Amino acid sequence: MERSLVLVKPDGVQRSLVGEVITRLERRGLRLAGAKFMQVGKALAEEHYAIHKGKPFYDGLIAYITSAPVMAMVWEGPNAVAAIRQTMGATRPLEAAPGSIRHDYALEVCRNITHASDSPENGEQEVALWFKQDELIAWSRDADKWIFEK
Ligand code: DAT
Ligand code: MG
Repeated sequence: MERSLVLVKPDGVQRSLVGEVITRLERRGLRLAGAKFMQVGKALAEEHYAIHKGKPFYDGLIAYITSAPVMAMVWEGPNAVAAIRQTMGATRPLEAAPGSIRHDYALEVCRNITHASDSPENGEQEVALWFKQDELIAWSRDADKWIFEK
C-alpha cells in the first residue's frame, strides 16, 4: 500500500475542479486517507518545493501555490504513486496523455492543476510535511476487496 500527497492547486480550485479531481481518483479505486482545504503559507510552499530552489521558475511556483487556497489530500492504494501520476498526466499539459487531468483541463506547465508525489518515498515525506498524524484516517472500505487484490 502506497500513499501520495495530492494537491488541487490554486488554478484547479479557482476553476472548480476539486470535485473532478476527487471523482477521478475515487473512480480509479484509490482510497482517501485525509483532506483539508487550506491557504498555503510561504514556509510550507518553500519546503514543499525545496528541490526546485534556484530554478528559473521557482519564484513563480511559490507565488502560484500561495496565491489562493488549495485542496490538500492523501490518497492510498497499491501502486498509488504511479497510478495517481498517470491519472494527473505529464507535468507539461501538452505532453500529458489524452484522458489525463492535465491533458483534459490544462495548457501551461505553470497552471497544471494538480500536484502528486513522484515516488513512494516522497509520498511518505510529503504526507508527513502536509498532514499531522491525527488528520489521517486509517480505514477500510467495503469495496476494497473488489479493488485491491490483497
Ligand atoms: P510535477 O508537478 O509533475 O511533479 P515537477 O516536480 O517537475 O512536476 O515541477 C513542479 C511544478 O513546477 C510543476 O507542476 C509546474 C512547475 N514547473 C515545472 N517545470 C516548469 C517549467 N519549466 N516552467 C514553469 N513551471 C514549471
Ligand atoms: Mg514533482
